[in-house]
This record gives sequence, structure tokens and C-alpha cells, in this order.
Amino acid sequence: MQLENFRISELNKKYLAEHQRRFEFIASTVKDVNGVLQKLVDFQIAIPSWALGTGSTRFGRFPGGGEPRSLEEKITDIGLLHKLNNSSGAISLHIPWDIPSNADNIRALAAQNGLRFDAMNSNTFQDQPKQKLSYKFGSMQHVDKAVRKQAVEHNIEVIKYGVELGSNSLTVWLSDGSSFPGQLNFRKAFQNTLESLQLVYQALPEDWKVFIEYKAFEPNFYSTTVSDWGQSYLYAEKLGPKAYTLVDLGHHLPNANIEQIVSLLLMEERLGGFHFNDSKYSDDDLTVGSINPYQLFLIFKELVEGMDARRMNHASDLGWMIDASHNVKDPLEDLLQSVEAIMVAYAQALLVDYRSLEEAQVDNDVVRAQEILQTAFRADVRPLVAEARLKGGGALEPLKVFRELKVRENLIKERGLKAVAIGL
Ligand code: RM4
Ligand code: MN
Ligand code: MN
Repeated sequence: MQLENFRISELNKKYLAEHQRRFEFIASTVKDVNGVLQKLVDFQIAIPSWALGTGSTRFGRFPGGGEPRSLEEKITDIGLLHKLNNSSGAISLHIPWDIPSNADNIRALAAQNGLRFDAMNSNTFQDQPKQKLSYKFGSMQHVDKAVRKQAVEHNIEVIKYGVELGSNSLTVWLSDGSSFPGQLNFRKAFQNTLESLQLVYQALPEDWKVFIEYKAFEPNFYSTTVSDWGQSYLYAEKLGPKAYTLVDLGHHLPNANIEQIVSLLLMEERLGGFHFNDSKYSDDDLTVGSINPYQLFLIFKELVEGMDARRMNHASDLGWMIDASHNVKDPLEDLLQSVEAIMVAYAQALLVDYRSLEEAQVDNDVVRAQEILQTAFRADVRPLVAEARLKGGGALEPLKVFRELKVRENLIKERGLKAVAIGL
């Protein structure tokens, strides 16, 4: 399915008068509106290839139809999102779910859709049909050297695909760990994992980064070999300057202060990238901003402040990605909501009066500090985000346009009701 620009601009006309009224109001309160708008235009969030189909739980899956059946169709879907919101200009692939049969063609198709390839993801948490050795008891931590070697070789293969596609980073998330006390020697598991990661690190091209993603628990329930930011940081430190920690918002124990983690990792130059999602309990992978938008704002506030302190480029110096998927919404509508929530939190963080906040901190004026943060958080910045979309040729109201142009219905017509995406 193609979304023609003229249809989007036609629909934009319908919403323009109301948008302008709301935009002028917020714009009059912002110091450097054009600067803020430019930052919003530049900010792109990568879409994971595995979130385009209905996510399943271990109890079942309820696909809604028209899901992408191939890598080409996944790229087309993200192209549709990007056409609408102008903020989803990248795709993150998971190997072996998304092995490109012809890298040149895939690259060309992505370029036609205005997309680049973000981090590549390896998968040593599942056994594949033709795989020789099993990951049942771990991959990079495994007691058997041959299993570790297989996991390392898989990661090197993923890098190779990434190079062909023009990606420049690898995300390693390991499900390695143990489900019962006594199952594992923690030190040996760490050492084995480190050695395996070192071999992968040695295979990284000059301009590549490797992201070590941590997760508190699941699928293992007693210990996880990369379970928190401290452990990820330890691996990154031991690996070298191309290794960074990746923060997935759903991978913490309840009530963890994620914004503080982010702030310190950034200060130590070890924060590499993000997986955005929201959660009530743990790795729920719910729509970004659907449960706790204030936390998301506080995280962005640390990001903006911390990146500015190091004069980093907000758009390009960290890897920004969504990692969400669930059972009940149309995946594309869900992703539009997630991207919007990220853009809103980022815009709010750009509006924080950092100078006054610093003064309040120096004066120990706790009340004022809270007022400053909440003034930014409670501002309705949606018209700023919409204006940035409009500037880039996107839709003022992406979700409404998605429905008005019957995108899902068209995809079902093209691909059928039974089309199910490959992945989790
Ligand atoms: C994990 C983790 C990884 C993702 C897999 C599918 O929980 O979040 O980033 O690649 O799920
Ligand atoms: Mn993740
Ligand atoms: Mn996860």
C-alpha cells in the first residue's frame, strides 16, 4: 500500500485551523521555538521489525490481519508510519527473523521509504530449526565451549548482515542465567560471557558500537547473567570504548529509579541506546507513555540535560528505539502512539528551564524545583510535535489519517486476514 503525499496534505487542511490556534498558544510561551522545532524534526526513532505483528503471550496470540509476511513488507509498514509521522526513519532488525535475501535490494527499498538501518539484534535465546547445539542452558555463558562458539559465530554473522545493510551497531541481549539456586557458578558464567563478548567485540568494524542490554529476569527466574546496569557497565568497561550499556525501560525491578541510572551512565560515557516501552509490572512491552508518562519525561529530562552537558547531538549520538509489542492493539496504531509519546516527552524535556532548576538546586528550594519540572511536564506540547511533523511533510493527525485512509483495511486486502508476521 502507498500513502500519497497529496492525500495527507488534503487531510491536513481539515485540521489546520485548529492546529494553528493551539500551536500559536504554546509557541508564544517557548523561548526558541524554531530551535525546538528543528530538534523535533531531526529526532528519529527506530522501529523494531518484531513489533509490526501482533505480539503474543505464552497463552495465545490474536492477530488482526494484514501483518507483514516478509522483511520487504516490514519495511513497507515502517515506511507508512514514517510517511505519517516523519519521526520513524529507521528500522532495527532481529536475526535470524529478518535475514535479508538480497542486501542491495533491501537497502534500496529502505532508502525509498526514507529509512536507515539502526542496531542489529542477535538471537541466542531461541533454538532455530537447523541449529546444531541448544541454548537451553545459556549461550555465551554456557559451560560447553562449543555452544559459546556457536553463539559468538552467530553474532559475527549478524554484524556481517548489518555491514551489508549500512547499520553500525549490534545489540546483544542474552537470556543467559539460571532458574534455580546452585544451577550456575556466577563467576564462571560471568567470565565465559565476557570471553564470548570479547570475541564478538574483536569482530566489530572500526565505526561500530556494541550495546549490552540488561534485563532483571525472564526467561530465567533465579539469576540473569546480565541482569542490571551495573553488570552491563562492567562488561562494557572490560570490553573497551566501542561497548555501551543499553537501557530497556521494562528491564528493571519494580520502582527502580531509571532516570538516575540514565544520568550516571551518560556521565560515564557508557550509555549507548534505548529501548522504549512502558510497563506496570516488568517486561510488559506496553505502548510507550501508556502507564507512566511522568517517568518518561523525567528520563528525557536527564537525557537532554546530560547530552547538553557533553555537547552531544540529541538525534544521532545515542541509539533510539522502541521495543514494544502486545496482544490487543493494531500494531501500527500502537507504534504511532509510542512514537508520539516519545516526541511529547522529548519536547517537554526541551522546555525545562534548566538554568532556574540549577538555581533552585543550589538554594535547596525543593518546592521550586518541582514547580519547574511540572510546568514543563504539564505543558501541552502536542502542537509543537505536530508542527514539526507538518514541516517535514507528515500528517497533523497521524492516527486519524491512518484510520481515514483505511490503512489496515488496505493491508488486509493486499495480504489477507491470515497473514502473520515472523518473530516472537
Ligand atoms: C527481550 C529484549 C530484547 C528483544 C527481545 C525480543 O526481552 O527486550 O531487546 O530483542 O526481547
Ligand atoms: Mn529490549
Ligand atoms: Mn524486553
